[in-house]
Amino acid sequence: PQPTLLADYRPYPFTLDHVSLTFRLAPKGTRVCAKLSLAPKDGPADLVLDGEDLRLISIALDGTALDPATLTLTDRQLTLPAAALPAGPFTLETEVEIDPEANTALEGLYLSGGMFCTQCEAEGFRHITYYPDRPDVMARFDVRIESDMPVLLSNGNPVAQGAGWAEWRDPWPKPAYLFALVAGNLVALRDDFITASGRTVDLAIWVRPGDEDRCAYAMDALKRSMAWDESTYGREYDLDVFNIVAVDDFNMGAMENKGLNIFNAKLVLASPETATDTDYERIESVIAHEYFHNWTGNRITCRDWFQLCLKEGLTVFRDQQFSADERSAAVRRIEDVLALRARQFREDAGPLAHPVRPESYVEINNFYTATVYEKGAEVIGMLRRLVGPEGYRRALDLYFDRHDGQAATIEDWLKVFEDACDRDLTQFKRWYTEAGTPRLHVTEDWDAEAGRFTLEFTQETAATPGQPVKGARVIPVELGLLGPNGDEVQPSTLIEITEPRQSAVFEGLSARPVPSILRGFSAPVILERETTQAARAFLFAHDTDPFNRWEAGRNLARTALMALARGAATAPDPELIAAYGPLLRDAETDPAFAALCLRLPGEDEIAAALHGAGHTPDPAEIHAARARLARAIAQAHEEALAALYIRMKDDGPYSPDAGPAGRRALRLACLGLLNRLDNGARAQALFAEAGNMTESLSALACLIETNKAAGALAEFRDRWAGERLVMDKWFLVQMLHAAPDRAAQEAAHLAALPEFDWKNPNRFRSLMGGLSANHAGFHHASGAGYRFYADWLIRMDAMNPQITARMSTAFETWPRYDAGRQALARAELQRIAATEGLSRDTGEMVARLLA
Ligand code: BAL
Ligand code: ZN
Repeated sequence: PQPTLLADYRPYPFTLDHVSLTFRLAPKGTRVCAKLSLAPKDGPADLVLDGEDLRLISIALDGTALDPATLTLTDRQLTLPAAALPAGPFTLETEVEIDPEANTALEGLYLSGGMFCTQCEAEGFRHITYYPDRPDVMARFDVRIESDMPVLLSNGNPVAQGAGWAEWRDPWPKPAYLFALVAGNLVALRDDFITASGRTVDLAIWVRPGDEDRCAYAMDALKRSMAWDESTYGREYDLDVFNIVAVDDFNMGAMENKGLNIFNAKLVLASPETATDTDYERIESVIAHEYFHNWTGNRITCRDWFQLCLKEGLTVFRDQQFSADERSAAVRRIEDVLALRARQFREDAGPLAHPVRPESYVEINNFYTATVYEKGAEVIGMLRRLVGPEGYRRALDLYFDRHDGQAATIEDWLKVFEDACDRDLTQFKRWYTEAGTPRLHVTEDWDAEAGRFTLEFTQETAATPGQPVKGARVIPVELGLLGPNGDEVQPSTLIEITEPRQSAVFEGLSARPVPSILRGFSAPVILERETTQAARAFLFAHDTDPFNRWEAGRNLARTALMALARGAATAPDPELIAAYGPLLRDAETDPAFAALCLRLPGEDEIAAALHGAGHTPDPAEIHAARARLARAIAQAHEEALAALYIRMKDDGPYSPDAGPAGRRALRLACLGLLNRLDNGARAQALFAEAGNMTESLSALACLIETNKAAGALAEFRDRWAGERLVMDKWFLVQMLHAAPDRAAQEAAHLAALPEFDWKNPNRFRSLMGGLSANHAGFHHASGAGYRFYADWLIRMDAMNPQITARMSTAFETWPRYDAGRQALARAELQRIAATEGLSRDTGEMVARLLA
């Protein structure tokens, strides 16, 4: 297939003011009648409408049936020649039949557990009716739904309803990707919200009967999000109702359809018994994310899909700010950076690297990536740092004023900052147009006589696919200097690096300082410092910036693990082991922070670091090194860990709030280490007494790691047999913690169980995502992990291309391993590529992975 290019963008030659849709719902033969009010913009043009998997029943222009010979119909488009169209405004009416029951790709209108629902972003609406399915065509929608389902929902405000029908009107013009419809046997948790200007908004979260007592946290998060967007961004909600629906079969996490957000059930439903602390945290942030899209995405949308980061980067940035305000900002920042490095740095370093604003795609669904989302958010974080909080607010106010109701571009976005903050962002724009993670190298020079300390920065960004040469970036570096006793001799200051090589000089110092560089992770770069383990240990003990304190410990551990894994050290670094002493003594001051510091770098992170340093990572050695270091830490600090494990026990009722969740995180981090010594004894006891899913699941993981899980796994399976979201965890935990030598075998065993409902995206992701995250298991030298994974990708592709293409990213690191593994991975990718009838989605991904 031909790629779509940013350079080829042309405005749509028609305006489309209004759309009227009528749905007669039936599982196999749903009828969709559409009436589009169109007008040519600048003279005659062919009318091209997108449409796929539609059976055209009738078509009429200004009320008169069209002769089929007038139009050209392909399997992707319907075209009416300019000569057949009036010179002024006209209406086009179509009736089509679609088959929701056969829609296993879950794009467009489909059935999930007996209910009708939709997913239209990015290009799902063309599976519903013939339409200009592109984000820069914004229209007002009226929708009538006819169905015997008891609950019938669409976007906007309800107009009227009767037995077997309902009508909805959305007063705000929107692109088709924000269209939504739900019809099902649903019950609601209801509440309301009074906006800053005093309007009452009716809120409802719709779920399957029986799930209504698991929506309270999502509702609470929604109300807090609405209040936060008013107080922080001055953005008020703009409809009379806000509906959220939870569905079981969903390709994404959630979707921001105007006034009718549709959510993967796992991001709505939570009770202490069934959801973990991490689930609660994620529900809060995704509810906020989708709600915030109402302004950043819906009121101001994207001109074309190349501008996806305009709404996604900004909305991720906003949800991260919200979570930081609602919980511990430092802990959230560390968690966000962990996720960024695990997903986005990995993407940027491999064959799938692409700019935050890509310039070409075959299938846009393949660009809902960590680069567009998470790096897109980091870029906005840098902008805010560069112009300051007040400048940022001025720029955002201008953005909302200037572009409300428009489909905008990254150029529009940068221009509001230039205008509001009087700043030239030409060089900064490279963050949007160039792929790759810059490496920022720093060397130190101390002139004792002059009391002068100099930092010399050099930056470099490696070539990425299609971009051999990179320019220097604007890199905001927040830094401070610590004196020998740990006092801050230079408080945090912002240095703007703009050159390939640049120095920062600090005068008047009485002793050589220890620099704390890139505080708060002020730019998404790889910081390379020539420094000692002793300097890292010093920062780990004394840095006043919590992010860099954590970072120092992480660097200490990563360096030690790299040395162990490649045989450059014969024993774990004693400096590192000792550094955990003060951390544990002080752990109760901020348990969530201490828990993060106790978490060792993951195996994939160590592999990436080894590769970045010019070594070939050996997954088995990395796995062994990590186990060895964890055991050494546990042995050295057994008493302190055991004491904390007891002290962090919470006897009160469960609360998902940051405080109690942080204490649990610390307790369970201690358990993970102690488990290396007590052979599963504490985990066994905890599994028996656990009163919440967070503890149950951690205990189960520990038991799997000590090979003591048979009874607990059976008990868990029996207890939660009817709970889909909990059974997803049962699959996932077994794959994540399976012994590497047995991982592929274990995966095959689990895939053969009756509970492995592989057509459900969550279940499929649990097993396959668990396997690919089991680094040493997936990359096993036998190739069994690759083989199993490829078998299932091929099988899933015929069912759900979008999920298959996303999951294929498990292979994105294959070039980093040894020749044997490379050959095995390449052979599996070639086997997928050669599959007859492979989807456009997966075809594009595999071609890029092999390029
Ligand atoms: N727009 C797709 C889902 C999300 O990012 O909110
Ligand atoms: Zn989003």
